[in-house]
Amino acid sequence: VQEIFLKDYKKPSFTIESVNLTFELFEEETNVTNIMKFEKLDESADLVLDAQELELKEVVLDGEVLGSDRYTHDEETLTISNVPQEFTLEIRNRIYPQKNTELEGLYKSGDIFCTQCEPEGFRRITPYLDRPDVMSIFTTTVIADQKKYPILLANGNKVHCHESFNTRHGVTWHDPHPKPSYLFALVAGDLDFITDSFVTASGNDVELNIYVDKGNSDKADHAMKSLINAMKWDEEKYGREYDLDIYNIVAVDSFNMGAMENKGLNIFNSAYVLADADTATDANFMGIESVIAHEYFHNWTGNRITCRNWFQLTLKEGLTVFRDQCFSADMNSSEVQRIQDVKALRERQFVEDASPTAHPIQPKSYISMNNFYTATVYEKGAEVIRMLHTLLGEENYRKATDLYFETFDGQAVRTDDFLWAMKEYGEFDLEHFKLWYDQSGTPSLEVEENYADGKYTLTLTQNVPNKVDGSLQKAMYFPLKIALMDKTGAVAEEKMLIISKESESFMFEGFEEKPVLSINRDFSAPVIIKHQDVDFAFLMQHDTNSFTKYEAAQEFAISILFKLMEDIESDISEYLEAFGALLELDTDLSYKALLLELPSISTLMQKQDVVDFEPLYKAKDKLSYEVAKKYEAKLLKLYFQNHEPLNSALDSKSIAKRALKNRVLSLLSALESKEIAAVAKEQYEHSLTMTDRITALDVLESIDAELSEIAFNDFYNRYKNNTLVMNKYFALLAASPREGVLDRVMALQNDEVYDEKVPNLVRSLIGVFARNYKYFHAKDGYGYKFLSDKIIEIDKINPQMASALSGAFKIYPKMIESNKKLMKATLECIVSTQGISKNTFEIVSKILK
Ligand code: DPP
Ligand code: ZN
Repeated sequence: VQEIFLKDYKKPSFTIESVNLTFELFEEETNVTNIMKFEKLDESADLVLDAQELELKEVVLDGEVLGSDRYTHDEETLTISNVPQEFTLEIRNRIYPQKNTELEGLYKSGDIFCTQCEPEGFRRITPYLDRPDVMSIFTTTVIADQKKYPILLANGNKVHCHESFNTRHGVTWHDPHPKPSYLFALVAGDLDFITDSFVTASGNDVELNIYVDKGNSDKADHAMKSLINAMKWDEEKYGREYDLDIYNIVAVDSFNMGAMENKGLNIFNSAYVLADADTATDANFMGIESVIAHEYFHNWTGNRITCRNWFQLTLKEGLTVFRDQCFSADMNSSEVQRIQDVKALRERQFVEDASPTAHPIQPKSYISMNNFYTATVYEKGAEVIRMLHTLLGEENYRKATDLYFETFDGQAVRTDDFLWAMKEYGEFDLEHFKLWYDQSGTPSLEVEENYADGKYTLTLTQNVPNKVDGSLQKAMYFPLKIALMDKTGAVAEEKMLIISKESESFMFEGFEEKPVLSINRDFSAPVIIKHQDVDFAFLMQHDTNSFTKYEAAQEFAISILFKLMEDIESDISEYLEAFGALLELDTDLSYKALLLELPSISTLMQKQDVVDFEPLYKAKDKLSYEVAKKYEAKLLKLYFQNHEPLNSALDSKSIAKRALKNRVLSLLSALESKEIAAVAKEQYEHSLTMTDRITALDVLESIDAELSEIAFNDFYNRYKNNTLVMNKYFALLAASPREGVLDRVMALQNDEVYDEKVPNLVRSLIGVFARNYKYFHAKDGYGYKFLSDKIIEIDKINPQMASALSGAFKIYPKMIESNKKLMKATLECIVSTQGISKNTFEIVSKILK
């Protein structure tokens, strides 16, 4: 296997002025004709095109058919030597989309032909310079059976419908914007669609279409509304307008990722398009809003300005995630959005950053680029952009992004170019800040407070963990928002500190008594705060920052849980009091739902030096039970105050009520009582929303096997024809806290609805099981054995899916010895498997190192 290094980057030796593609789609094979106009930039260079799994038919250079002695064609490339300065190359090749189970390049999802080219799928379609710094103008003609594939789409604007011939028809699309091959897309199918329009700020009328499987067009309205909101928002917040006459979105069921921002033709995992109250949860609706916006925002941050090479991925992804987070915050509750973003960051990215696959947001090398679409590149990348936003302030940040767009439009650039624009309008130490792009691991910040004679001194000591290879890393540069409060909760001092040294002290004067510190407000930097002897109860009551108030509630619970791990009979009355005060809090209900959440097992696991799940579950069960027991009556009252089974509206108030009511029901489930089971049963049977039914099922599954089975059967019969809902069915059962879950997961693989070729279903059943720590990490090792067998099996079908599943083993070096031994044996079994993909090999071998 070959490792690719950032330091080896070389400019391309050729440019491609234009590409003219013709696809003839058939039931067995697809014929591709690819006519490219080249210009040579480097006198001595051979033309080396990327080509994978292509059946080459003919190569024609400036009208001359080349004999096979004029080129070499191996597993990865097509090489032609002695090419002129300028020339036209026409290549005919054949591919087999129906046999493509990797879901990269051109493939079939159900009855739909579709493509996924990022990062390196285009080379599986036709020979090309398949790298993001080669940008060209694409014209695409798609020809297929008219009856089976009445809808034929590609990038850009539709320029020609060809007269049909026999049973076949054809359409030509032209994209006037130069783009790299990873943004190429093609779709052919028999699809329903909904249509709308958007008038841009400068008065261009844009046609908007969302294409879905037949019968699903009534489920695309929310996606359309989200798209229109995103278009408006990008004009207002970033001054960015859409630049084609048409914007198409297509939903497909088999997709390795969430969605793809192909120019003018986004292709989406149907999970991020289709929704109605009966089949989608409130979280699904929000997910759709954010992914639709994310892909739309890529039109400027990704497409108009793209990446010079794949090491720059965070240039477009970190920035675009930051943009979609801000959009969602503006559309919904900004305080809830921020907490949820941080939660997601800590559950996925912090875990990655503490694991053997830790890497900087700008990695220095890769074996398979597919493995670097990570929480680090995306979510930590977004935090880095957010810090720049904080350092510059809203106004200067806008000036800096304007400059970025003006300067680099139409180019393939580097993260350095973005940072240059930021620095033009920002007063910060750019060279030092850049460490965020080069170093891995989550910095932690130790807090020490001193108070004497009216002076308060805050000493902060930064610790950046060593790199994966053991080498030392330097202290980082970041903004840290703090406040100092008096005993009534009034803010005496609010500041943004700049942290840049390994250790530094900040002094504040004029206090009559020791102030209370609120630190890392809004989670202004993606770091871990280590602070002893904090009065969490006070902060839970009085902190004026919604994030740090939430944080205090979490940290208090965490400290109590660790006490319980030492002694299960520890006194927890102080925490229970503070929790009781939260129940009385008069605040936004969706925010309140977050405040009442107990820390996740993953959160606790991250605080253990050596991970052992058993005591974590034991402590959490105990705390959950004590909370539910003490506040049963109050919780029930809160439940019934907010339970509106017939309300399926999606306004923020209705969503907030459901969030709070369902949080309360989940808390009450710790009682495992007949009464709560009855409440959940009633909710399952009579609520109109999927949000309510899912929570009810989850609660029943955790407290009453019999009622659970009845409800799950009902659910199955009701939704077995809806794959998206069946994902939820599999996921709930795979996450079950009940004994015997592995056997049930194994049996569910034989369910007629389950299909190992559909990534969503694999993620829901196998992927969710691998996050069911209690059973995945079972001491008999059967969880590990099951997952590794699946990885080896799925690797043959879809390596990207297999390497994603391998991520569950990332925790390996931190596990207690007995589990570690079991894990090691299964991991070694995976890497030594004959023909294992480079995707899976890269992840598993890094974990084993
Ligand atoms: N570029 C896609 C996205 O993040 C993923 N391949 O939207
Ligand atoms: Zn993206």
